[in-house]
Parts: sequence; structure tokens; C-alpha cells
Amino acid sequence: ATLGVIGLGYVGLPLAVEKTKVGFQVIGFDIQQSRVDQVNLGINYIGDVVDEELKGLVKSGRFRATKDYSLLNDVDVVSICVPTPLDEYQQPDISYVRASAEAVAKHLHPGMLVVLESTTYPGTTQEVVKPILESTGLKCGEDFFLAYSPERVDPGNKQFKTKNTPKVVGGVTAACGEVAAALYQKVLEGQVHVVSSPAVAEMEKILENTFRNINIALVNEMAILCNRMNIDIWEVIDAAKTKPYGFMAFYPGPGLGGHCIPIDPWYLTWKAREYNYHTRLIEVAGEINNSMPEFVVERIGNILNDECKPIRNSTVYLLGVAYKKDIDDYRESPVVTIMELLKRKGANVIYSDPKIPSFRYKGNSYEAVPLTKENLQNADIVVIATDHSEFDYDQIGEYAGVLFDTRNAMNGRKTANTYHRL
Ligand code: SAJ
Repeated sequence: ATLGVIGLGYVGLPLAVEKTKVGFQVIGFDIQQSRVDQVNLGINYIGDVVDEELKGLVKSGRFRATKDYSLLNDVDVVSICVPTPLDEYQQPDISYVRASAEAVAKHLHPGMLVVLESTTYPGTTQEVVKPILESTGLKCGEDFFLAYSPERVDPGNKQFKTKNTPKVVGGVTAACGEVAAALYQKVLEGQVHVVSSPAVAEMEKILENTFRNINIALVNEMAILCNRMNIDIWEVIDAAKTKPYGFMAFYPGPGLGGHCIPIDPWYLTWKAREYNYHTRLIEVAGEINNSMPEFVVERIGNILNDECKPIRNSTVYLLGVAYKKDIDDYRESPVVTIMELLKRKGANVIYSDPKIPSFRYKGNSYEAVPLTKENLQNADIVVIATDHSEFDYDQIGEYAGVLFDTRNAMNGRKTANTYHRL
């Protein structure tokens, strides 16, 4: 059998690799020629995929990438792993899902299994993808199979990868569910959990990510309050963790980054309106999470004030710009928002991030400075914004005159001078 994966990003590429490794012939489809070229050269651009492995699979001739979607004619199973972002009005943008479904429909043939993996609002598979595929005249559940199975990739997670993370599957019909489950059982090691419909699977994914969003908002709100009450939130959370049942630790931070947690709950908010329901908790959590960059800038201002320094013309040295530690992704990173806010206040903003030597944002381009003793000493305030493992925290503690740690990255290490935590 030949398997296809549409969308060779941090979800699709590892999935295509796993499908190839169990012996299938795999074709990866992507609209970006650069990604197609890199894959066919065995060059991986996703941290979690191992170079050597990819090279071997491509050399074996069993995995290749293409921009030519007509090759879907040769494919028996296709997984759609394309982005589902928000548009500029904070509305779901499922245009990539639609385009992929339309491409599949053009080459849909009897016996084909189509699985949507992109995180989306409950109803997408049934109300959007299914009609596009059935417009071919083929009948879902009889002539072809359609299911939804949410991706659960945690970028940078060394323990849980595509191969060993349990998978939820919801088929449009019982037969669809069985066929899709059989596929994942063959490709993956983790448990395959079949639910009764695509909507249940779509909703459970949204629940997973909204759960994280809400709980991060909770500790962020507590962090703001604790700061006013002069209580150390990190000490509070460590104490709460002593409860052996019913508590799960989340930690405050400079805000909510990435292309999942800040975004997915809004897919539900949008769909809920159709049912005359207002997802108040999601909206309040969003307001709190989105207020964290301002809170961090307020704290920076207060700390500089204690040093009798205005923000204007002060050098603020941010360590880490990625949206979370040990990855190279600055999409939706709150640190970028913090940098913009500081610049607007006239600060001289510099940053170091071993994984992001430079980046562009809203027409501005930023270059990292090397993490050196001089840069640490010359800054008016050093801010740990992303707690990358490869930072030398002893050096930071030694040479930063004033250190503001938004991630509790110093974690009790001694610091030579003034130290503040979020
Ligand atoms: N964050 C906090 N405090 C916390 C945890 C996270 O401020 O206690 C922040 C992080 O710094 C980051 C954001 O929240 O900016 C998202 O963090 P994340 O750990 O959820 O990372 P993602 O978005 O890369 O991956 C998540 C997956 N993470 C985990 O479950 C640990 C998972 O929810 C999904 O598989 C994935 O999104 C997805 O693709 O949906």
C-alpha cells in the first residue's frame, strides 16, 4: 500500500517517517518547494526528526516528497496534517484543510482512507471535509473511508514522540473508524483509542489544549496577585505540588506561545456561537494569558525604577525568544511581544537565543547578540524569557547585575547581584 501525508511540518514529517519505517511506500505532499527539496535530499528541518533516519528512508526509495498532488491517484491512505491558524480577526482559518480536501477529492478513488489530523473545531470533518469528498459522487463509508485523528506532537518532547503517543480516532461510520484504527495500529506503537464520531475526537483534542490554556491562565493570574501581595508564586506552586492527588502543576510565564495552546480554544469559541453558547472561561483565560507580556514589562519598569533607571535608553537583555524552551520556534512567542513593547518605551533591547540567531517580525529584523560576560555586565537588566537548557545559568548568575527570571530558570542557583522572579 502507498500512504500519503499532506503537510510536511512538525506533525506531517514525523508521521511520514513513521509510516515509511514500518514498510509502507510513502509520498509526502507539501506546497512549499523548499520543504519538498529538503526532504528529497534527506535534510530534515524538524528538530524531532533524525537526519540519518530521513536520509536512509529517502535513499531506500520508499519515501519521497512532491508538490504534484496528482500523485494522490497512487495513494491508498492519506493523512491531512496542515495548519489551522486564526486569521487576523481571531477567526478559524481552515482554508488549508479545505484546499487539501479539494486536492484529495480530485484524486479520490474507491477504497481510499482519508484522515484529518489538524486541530480544528468539532464538526469540521462531518460538515466540511465529508461534503467535499462526496461531491465526487463516491459515498463515505462505502466507496471511501473518512476519519478524524488529532495529532499530539509536543515539539521538543524527548519521551513522547509520534511513534509512542496514544492516538484517538473517530470515523464518520463504524467501518471508517475500524479502517483508520487498523492503519494507526500498524504504524504506531501507542494505544489507539476509537471513539464514536469525528466530532468526539475533534472535541477531545480541543479539551486537551484548552485544559492547558486555562490552567496556565490560572497560575498566571495567581502570579500577578502574588506579586502584589509579596508572596512568591513559585514557592506556592511547589507547596501545592506536595498534594499527591488531584493537583497538577502549571507554571506562570511571560505569556502563551506556540501555534496550538493560544489558538485552539478560539476554534471552540467560534463554533459555540453557532449553538448560542458563549465560552466565557476560554475568553477570560485568553485575556489573562495575553496580559502577561504587559505584566512582564511592568515588572521590568519597576525593577529598573528601583535602580533609579528609566526604561528609556536602558539596555534590556532578553535571554531566549522561542515560545518555549529547547525549540527554535518563535511563532506567537510572547517574548517578541515583550520586545516590541519595550522598544515602544524607548528601551535598547538586545537578545540571545542559541536556537534563533535572527528573526523578522512585522518588518523589523532582529539579530541575536552572543551571550557573553560583557553583554551580561553591560545590560541594565537581564531577563530570562525562555529557559533553554543550553544557557549557562552559572555565568548568567555570576555576571548579570540585575536579573529578572520569568521562568524560575535559576531554580535556586546563587546569583551575584539583584535577583527577581516573576
Ligand atoms: N506554558 C506556560 N506554563 C506552563 C506550560 C506551558 O507558560 O506551565 C507556556 C509555554 O511556555 C508555551 C505555551 O505555554 O509558550 C505552550 O506550551 P506547551 O508546553 O503546551 O507547548 P506546545 O504548544 O508546543 O505543545 C502543545 C503540547 N504540549 C503538551 O501537552 C506538553 C500539546 O498540548 C499538543 O500536543 C501540542 O501543543 C499541539 O500540537 O496541540
